[in-house]
Amino acid sequence: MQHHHSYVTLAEEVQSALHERRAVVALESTVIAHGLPYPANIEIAQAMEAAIRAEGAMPATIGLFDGHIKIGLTLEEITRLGTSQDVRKVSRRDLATTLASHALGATTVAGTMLCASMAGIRFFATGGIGGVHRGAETSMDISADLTELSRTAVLVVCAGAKSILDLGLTMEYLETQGVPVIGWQTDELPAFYVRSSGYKLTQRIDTVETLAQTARVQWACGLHGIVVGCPIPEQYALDAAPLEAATAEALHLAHEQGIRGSATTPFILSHVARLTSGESVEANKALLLNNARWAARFATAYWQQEAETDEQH
Ligand code: PSU
Ligand code: MN
Repeated sequence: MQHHHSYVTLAEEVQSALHERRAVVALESTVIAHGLPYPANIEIAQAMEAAIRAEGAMPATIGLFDGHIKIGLTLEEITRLGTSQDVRKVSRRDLATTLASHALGATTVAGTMLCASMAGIRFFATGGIGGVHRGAETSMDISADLTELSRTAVLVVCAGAKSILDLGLTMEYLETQGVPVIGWQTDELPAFYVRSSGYKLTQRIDTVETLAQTARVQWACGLHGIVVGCPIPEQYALDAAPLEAATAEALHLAHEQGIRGSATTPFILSHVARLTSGESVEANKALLLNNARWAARFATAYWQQEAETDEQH
């Protein structure tokens, strides 16, 4: 029984690509609605789609409109998400309530994975995943992205996670949840604006063939999400010290103003952008494009290998 399919609306070209088993890359919309300032958000969303197409793959940005999960958005729909004031931030918790109330919704990493998997999309590019927040030992603020990875079979290409989170606790939580975290051409967990975090990973992969093969084994075994950490390209990486100072100040402000729950990540992101006078937005753009490109290459290699296996049978 796949009742949920009635809520999914696929763009025609996405539907054809899926039907023909061509590479499709899902893109989230929380980063558009709540993660980046206007108009950079719209420009970056378009540039990511273009980068995926340039690799010969199909982009599929996901959002919730009038009671439907739309997979593959028009520029008009992306612009609506990037300019409206009342866009819900949709994680697994929020999916049914947002659909039932016909509200406008932007999907987080967890929400996007969930919707992508309903449509049979296996690859997803984003900036950074959510994680265990600093101080989670008292706030219990742990992103639903981490549990989604343990239950949904989608590979998420990201630049690690922001240091606004507790990266050590995030790694512990992912281990508990059984989620593999792979370093793409790196030995360490990338830390978003900076290339390394000091947290050594158990697995590094250097070729798209090995990456695709690993994903195939993961899913053939009935296992679920995979995180692939791609470091930000060298020339766009920020200096760690001023970034840490900006992060500390943003966290302090959040505490002072009593910001909690799902409002925390957007609040901190916007203050870090302000405190680094937009430099963080440029870096964000560079790493998002890089991740989109690699996700397209991974998806292409994956479907190539699947086609070769089919031929042998
Ligand atoms: N990290 C970023 N930019 C973002 C997000 C995370 O650098 O825009 C968004 C993603 O959509 C992620 C969500 O899934 O924030 C996590 O929010 P929370 O911590 O409330 O789960
Ligand atoms: Mn949270």
